[in-house]
Amino acid sequence: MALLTSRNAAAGGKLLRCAAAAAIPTIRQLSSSASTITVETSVPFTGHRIDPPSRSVETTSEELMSFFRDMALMRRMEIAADSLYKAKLIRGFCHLYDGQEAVAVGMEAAITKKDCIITAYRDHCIFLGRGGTLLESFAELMGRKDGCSRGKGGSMHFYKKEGGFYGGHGIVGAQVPLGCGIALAQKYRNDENVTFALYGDGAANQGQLFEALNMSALMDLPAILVCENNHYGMGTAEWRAAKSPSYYKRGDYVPGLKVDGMDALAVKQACSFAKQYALKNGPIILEMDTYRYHGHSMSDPGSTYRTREEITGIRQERDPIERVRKLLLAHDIANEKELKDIEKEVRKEVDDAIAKAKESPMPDPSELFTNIYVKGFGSESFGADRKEVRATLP
Ligand SMILES: Cc1ncc(C[n+]2csc(CCOP(=O)(O)OP(=O)(O)O)c2C)c(N)n1
Ligand SMILES: [Mg+2]
Repeated sequence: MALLTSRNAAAGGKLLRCAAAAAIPTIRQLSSSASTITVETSVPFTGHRIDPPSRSVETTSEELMSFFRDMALMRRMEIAADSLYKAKLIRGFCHLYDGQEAVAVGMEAAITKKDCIITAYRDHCIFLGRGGTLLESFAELMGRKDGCSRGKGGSMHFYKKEGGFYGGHGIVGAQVPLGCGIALAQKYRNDENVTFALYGDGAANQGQLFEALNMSALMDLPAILVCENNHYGMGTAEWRAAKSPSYYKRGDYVPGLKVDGMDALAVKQACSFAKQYALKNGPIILEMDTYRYHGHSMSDPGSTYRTREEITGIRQERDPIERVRKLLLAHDIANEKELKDIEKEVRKEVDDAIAKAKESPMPDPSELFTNIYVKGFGSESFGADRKEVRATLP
């Protein structure tokens, strides 16, 4: 137990040391013109079998404002989902993303909706990034008809195919081979788009990930494996589950990059670099060093396997929204009041969406067998004796 405590403390210290290096004063404006601002990422990228991209990232005041707004909206949505869950309006599994927002917004800033994304169950904010609405999100969370999966998927199964978002998956790691399959389709069609398959540090130890990576590398598929390393798989710290927690190196023969996943601009730079690389050469791994503020899911208070100091330390030193707020203030793009006003607007948008979602009805019982089998395929359901057809599914 003593070992556990000291290793835990060591892990917490490491997270914060990285945080100290990432503290805002290290960001310096390299140059700025009316439209373009060049900002240095919090820490340099580290490459495995590849020369990393530059720390200098080009951005604009509009982009920084949109990062702030989008991340504030995501944060508010997750906090509201927490309250709705506690009020028993959301039931079943529910995994929140607050803390990790920079990964969702930075990735979107580098790609188009023709590029695809697939993720695990921590999917609400990825869905918003893909163009999903708050109403579709809250209605899905509450199992209502207006949800993005018509209220039949719930928290873990958000989808938006027209926005290139393929879910929303509950089996740890299973989305990675599916993502590589989407990349195979993209390569087959020659459409010059890529697929981002997101998975956690816990999922990084799954065998199917390595099988899919091997095949993707053999076929030079445009697959970008994004390990969102929030340092815990449920209540298990990364060092207890992984002999090598350098997830960006775990592809061995596949190149990798380690990225500060709390810095939206670093995420944007890495994703844009990875897209170009993958289209030319095949798969690449991005390890996003990030953190979740909530527990693993709503049934985990999140404070038994990590210290309060670790959580507050990261909030104070590495928070992705605070990083962008400081940039906006430092570059005189907005003042404190304007940013507070945006946060108020966002809160109202979330409240309005919840009110609308509550008015949405539950799905009709006839929906029970839809979206399971191919429509009109004549699937029949038999009794246990296999003699009598009990139902023909729609
Ligand atoms: C194959 C499989 N094994 C176990 C589980 C139970 N489980 C759900 S989430 C999880 C931890 C995954 O952690 P990580 O990949 O780090 O993702 P995070 O939740 O941190 O985003 C586990 C073990 C599961 N859903 N599927
Ligand atoms: Mg994890």
